Amino acid sequence: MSGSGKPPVRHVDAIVVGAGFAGLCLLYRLRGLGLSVRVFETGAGVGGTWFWNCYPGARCDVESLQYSFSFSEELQQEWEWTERYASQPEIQRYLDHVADRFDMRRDISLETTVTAAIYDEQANLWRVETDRGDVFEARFCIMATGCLSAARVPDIKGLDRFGGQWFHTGRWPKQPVSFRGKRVAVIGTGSSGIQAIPMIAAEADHLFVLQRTPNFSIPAWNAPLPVERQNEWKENYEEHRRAARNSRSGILYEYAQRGTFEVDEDERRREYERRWATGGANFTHCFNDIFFDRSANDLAAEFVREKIREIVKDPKVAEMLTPTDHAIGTKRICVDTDYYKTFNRENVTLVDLRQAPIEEITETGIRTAAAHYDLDAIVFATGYDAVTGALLKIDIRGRDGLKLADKWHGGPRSYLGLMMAGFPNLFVITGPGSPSILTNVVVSIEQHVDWVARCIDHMRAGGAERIEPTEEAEDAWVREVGEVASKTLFTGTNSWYMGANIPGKPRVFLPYVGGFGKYSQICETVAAEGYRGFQLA
Ligand code: N01
Repeated sequence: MSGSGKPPVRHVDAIVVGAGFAGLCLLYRLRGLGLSVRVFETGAGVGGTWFWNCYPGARCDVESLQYSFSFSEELQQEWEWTERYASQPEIQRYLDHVADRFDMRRDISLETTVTAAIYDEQANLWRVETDRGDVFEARFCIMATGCLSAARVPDIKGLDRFGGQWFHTGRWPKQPVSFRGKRVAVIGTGSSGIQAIPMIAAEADHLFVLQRTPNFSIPAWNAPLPVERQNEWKENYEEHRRAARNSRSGILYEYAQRGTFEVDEDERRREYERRWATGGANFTHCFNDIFFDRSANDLAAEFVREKIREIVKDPKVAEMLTPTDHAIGTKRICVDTDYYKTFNRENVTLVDLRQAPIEEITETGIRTAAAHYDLDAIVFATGYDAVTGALLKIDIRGRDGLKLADKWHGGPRSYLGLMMAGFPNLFVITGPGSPSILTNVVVSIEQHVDWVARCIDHMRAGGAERIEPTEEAEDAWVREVGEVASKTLFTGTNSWYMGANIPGKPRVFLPYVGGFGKYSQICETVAAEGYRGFQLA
């Protein structure tokens, strides 16, 4: 404490909020520029979203060889992935290894939540405050807060009086949780629920799956990673990474070059079957029109519906699990291990909340409009205030005291998803208006971090101390993001991509859907043209 009783203000060159994939990558790159950096992280460990999502069955739906950093050749050569899709514990070990290998921990303050980031125009500094009372000042402030980090527990009457245990998948406790001998409810059937449900069903005495909207899910066919495949990648990482960076989603799927109706019915069927048998989100790239043409989409969707009916023995349950309200892929496609099969178990009951919504949580369970379910535990797999939620939890104020929450009142506005007019020197990694959650997020993170690092380097070389997008450039980008989305089927679906899962959240398609490769080209051109659309001073 200083004499005035106020905490001393500490200075660094750059403040980074969040120590997940993005925060760690930033720390590495900014240190490489010779900057002093302080990273703040709410969790008790590094890993961000992956630190918190340690629920049973948590696993990445992008293949492990692709879901990793490319910034260090040594790192990508020495790390051994063990499965086709990495589990949460393996990703956590990887990120811990990264933090240790590059001696990152000394610059990271764990269990420290940033509460405010306020721009001081005269000093041209960001003042950042934390819940521990720290105050730091820095020229650059970079939000690496994650797109799926603000976990959302729905406001259901009575939760506070529930006598059993309850959990959110995105805030899972670190101490072991046992469901043995228990009656458990899972609320939510998105990616998290679909992964957790088979695992909990295998352990619990009885599992009630409380479903509001069924989702499409494709089998992962997860398996140990063959040594030869890993070796092939290690020998050709440079080439694979380059191809991923030029692709539509930063993931090396087999992107079809032909449309659904360019082939006959038999061939179409063979292609769906082949993709189903290969597994994963690659299925949604079976033909190049499924995100644009509803009749093409319907055929792919119908194929998955048939699979559900084939796998699930009770036709009534199968029907309840069959999605009919949205085009396949316009909600994030789920990737599962034995999800549909789980509903053939005798200890699993599917509860249709559309027919009988939850009315309240009681001391002993959940009451719907139709029945009371006695429970020992409730698992909320109810998702996130995605993309903007984590940012808006922080009191961010730019020039003239402009609050980010006010600026984004009608929906997020940014230039390239990287910066906002009125907020000089504040960068966002995978912010709204960038491809972010539609991509392999590690590839997106590395692209943003690289852009930000080069931008800061450029500023230093040219003696500039401030960068900020113009209102015009921001307006044009917001329009572009909306226009590109409006040409797809995405905007016709009530999804978290649209903010539709959060009461009162503006309905805006949050990410840029024009493709990762195209987007990164735009970012490159903007930089090459002297940071077109930005003011540098
Ligand atoms: O969340 P979600 P998630 N009463 O929002 C239901 C990534 N991820 O955590 O659709 C009853 O998708 C809600 O129902 P409805 C991935 O990008 C990746 O599962 O609103 N139900 C829905 O079923 C993913 O898309 C991985 O009607 C309520 C569910 O809860 C994103 O994270 C793994 C309700 C929420 O689904 C989010 O996935 C996990 C209420 N009041 C997550 N409120 C992998 O890499 C919500 N629901 C594999």
